[in-house]
Amino acid sequence: MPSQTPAIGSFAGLTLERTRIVGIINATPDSFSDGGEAFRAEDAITRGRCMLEEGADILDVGGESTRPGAVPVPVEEEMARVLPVVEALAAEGAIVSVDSRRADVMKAALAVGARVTNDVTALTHDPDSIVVAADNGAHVILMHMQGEPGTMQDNPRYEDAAQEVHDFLVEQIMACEAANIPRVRIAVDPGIGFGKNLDHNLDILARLDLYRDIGCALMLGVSRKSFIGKITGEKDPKSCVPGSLASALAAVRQGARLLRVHDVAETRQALNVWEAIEKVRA
Ligand code: HH2
Repeated sequence: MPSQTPAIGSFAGLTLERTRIVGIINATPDSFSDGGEAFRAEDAITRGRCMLEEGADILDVGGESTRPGAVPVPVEEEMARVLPVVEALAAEGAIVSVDSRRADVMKAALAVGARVTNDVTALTHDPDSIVVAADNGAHVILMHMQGEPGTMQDNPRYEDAAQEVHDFLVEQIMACEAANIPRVRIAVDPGIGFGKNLDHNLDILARLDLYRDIGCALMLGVSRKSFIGKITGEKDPKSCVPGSLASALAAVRQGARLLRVHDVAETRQALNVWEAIEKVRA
């Protein structure tokens, strides 16, 4: 199996010769693994600074949980949660991404310094979001989700999960290109756990090579997700770091170049060791 991704130069100003770490900052009371820990802006900002020291390359700030069963948050509330955090961390020089599916939140976050929008609906939820991203020169992360967070895990269905997710992402890239967002500003993410059962998640994780032809940076978010507990029996998401690292490295081997993670220091260490070995193998 090939271990190198084809030349995908950079994303959000970062070269992708090495895999980049996207640190998750959930300014929420109810995120699935760390809800409440960074709900107050000052706690979220402290977490961001700490993640940068630990080796994060991008900070992904979200104000609305998208865990299975999550209820949408009013837009004003989402803005109040994310904007002070985005602004403070961007002012300190961090590359900040805003994790939102709403154009108004994206626009406001880009205005205070975010460079990237990360949308779990791949810019399909809000009809204005693609224009906002294009007009503001944003880099965009397009993630696949089947259904809505409230019901997405009820009975997800695919004939061929990895292929269908791939084809959806290609379609959304084409929609972005038609709206003047060039491919170099796009990263794609198959959306592990978003409207997918264990078999679907494993099918995607085993067939990431399929995504190499897309020609965009590949992002993966496996951190602490419930598929790890389904395989291992571990019930506490925070105890799923070893499983998160195992699946992240399996993804890196197949070309993933952006890892969205809660545990930055652990991921940095795993990647450093991985890269040292790969250098000798090359
Ligand atoms: N996962 C979550 C949220 N946003 N974005 C991308 N691109 N990829 C992902 O896998 C992804 C994502 C869910 O994780 P988290 O933000 O920790 O939880 P919650 O949605 O409960 O806040």
